[in-house]
Amino acid sequence: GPGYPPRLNCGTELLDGSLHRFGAERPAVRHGDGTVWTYGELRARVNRLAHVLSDDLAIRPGERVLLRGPTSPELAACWLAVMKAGAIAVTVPAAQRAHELATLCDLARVRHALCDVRTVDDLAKAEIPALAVTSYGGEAPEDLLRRAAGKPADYPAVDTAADDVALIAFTSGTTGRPKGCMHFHRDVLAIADTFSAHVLRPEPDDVFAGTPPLGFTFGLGGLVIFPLRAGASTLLTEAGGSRGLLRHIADHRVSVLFTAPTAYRAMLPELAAHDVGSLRRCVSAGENLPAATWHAWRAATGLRLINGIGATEMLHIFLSAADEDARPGVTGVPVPGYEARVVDAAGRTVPDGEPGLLAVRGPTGCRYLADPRQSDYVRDGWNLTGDTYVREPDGYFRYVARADDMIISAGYNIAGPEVEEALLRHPDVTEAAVVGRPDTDRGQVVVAHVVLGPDLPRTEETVDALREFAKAEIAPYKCPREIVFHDALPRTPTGKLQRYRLRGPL
Ligand code: 3SK
Repeated sequence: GPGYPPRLNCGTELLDGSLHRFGAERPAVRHGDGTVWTYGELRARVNRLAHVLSDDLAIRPGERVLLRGPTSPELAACWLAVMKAGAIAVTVPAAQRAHELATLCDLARVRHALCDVRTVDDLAKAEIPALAVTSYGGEAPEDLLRRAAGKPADYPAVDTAADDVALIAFTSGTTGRPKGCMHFHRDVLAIADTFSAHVLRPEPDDVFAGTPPLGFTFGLGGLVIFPLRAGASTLLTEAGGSRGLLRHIADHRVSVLFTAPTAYRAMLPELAAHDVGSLRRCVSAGENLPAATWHAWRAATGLRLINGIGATEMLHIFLSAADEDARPGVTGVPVPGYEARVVDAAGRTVPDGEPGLLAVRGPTGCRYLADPRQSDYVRDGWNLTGDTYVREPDGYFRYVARADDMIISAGYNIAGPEVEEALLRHPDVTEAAVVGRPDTDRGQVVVAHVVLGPDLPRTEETVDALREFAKAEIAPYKCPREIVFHDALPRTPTGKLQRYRLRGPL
């Protein structure tokens, strides 16, 4: 991976480093209302916050600080201040409720929380022992931002080691059992210097925006780390659905977009009514990107979606491809700096064209916080992400399924996402999730959970029509035995399908 000096503070590199390289007057952070903080202004704000953390709140290097709030410039500034103060930022899935937060804070030995005033109530209600909660964005005199206003604009950042922990990111997971993933100061820079530098290749004039929350490393990387490392600017505001996102793209001339396949699909019918001509790079990750979505986006915008797979354990994206290298139906190739293989259960490489487990290694990797599942994830230095993949003879990696989303029916191995892709090719199917249901004769049978567009009624005739449609697209043994209609599918706050919730009793 990229070589870094042994002493390194990622907050200093992202702020002061870029300010010196690109200029203090360049725009850094854009608010939803059009206000812009330059690099100079952002640095002053972050330094003032870091003074409050070190001088007033007595947060010492290495202490863990929970960060919690909707996407905002202030949340990003708090994250940078925690980095500069040499403390460890703990981020949690947005949907975590009070009692779950108590468990995570206990596991990560969190003593301080910086929390948006809009979400502080349930944190206070959790009464987490020994947790000092400081809110920001409110009117109270003890509000973090008000206290910061009186502090000096210079701050001598804590001299951290490149491999001091900077971040503990809890995975939302798709099975509801969160794990804390530790990442170093150098890891924060490594994701910018690999995926962003080689695949996105951002310019200082780029404007980044997207939907993943900053509590998810997909969002922290895409909306804070990558733009700052490149001297570009980033829009930090909540999107408010696909129409809101499209309005932001038009109003702020967004050029680099981060979101999930579901959001690309949801934007399609609205595209014609918005000016998205500023878009240059559109990253899709967090879920399988069906080829149909890739083609539809290309037809509507002329742009090739940049598919990618990342993991909270790996910090960010490690397989991807952009521009002329981007292809429908595959994830991509290893991001420069990473290696990838498809292996069997014993860790042996399987031949190209055959499915197996994806194994990756590179400058970032999995370090679980006190969790015995570490030895399942990292074997012989390779990270096993839990995804089933095929390496095509041309070196592209094609997603098959999460390893636990394979359905075995009457001896056939069926990948749920392949059946979902077939159903999504029907113009009136807007979302699809395919799971196995236990069956005494066949082991499992294929069940499709589907969200219909407005033009199809939820009737037996529609079930028959969709089954006929699927039969024309994929081998009959893969076709759904049952089709269940829903208003919406269960997803994590970051857009990942929660198939396990569809496997339980309906
Ligand atoms: O693919 C993902 O789920 C992911 C996770 C963490 C960071 C980035 C990405 C794309």
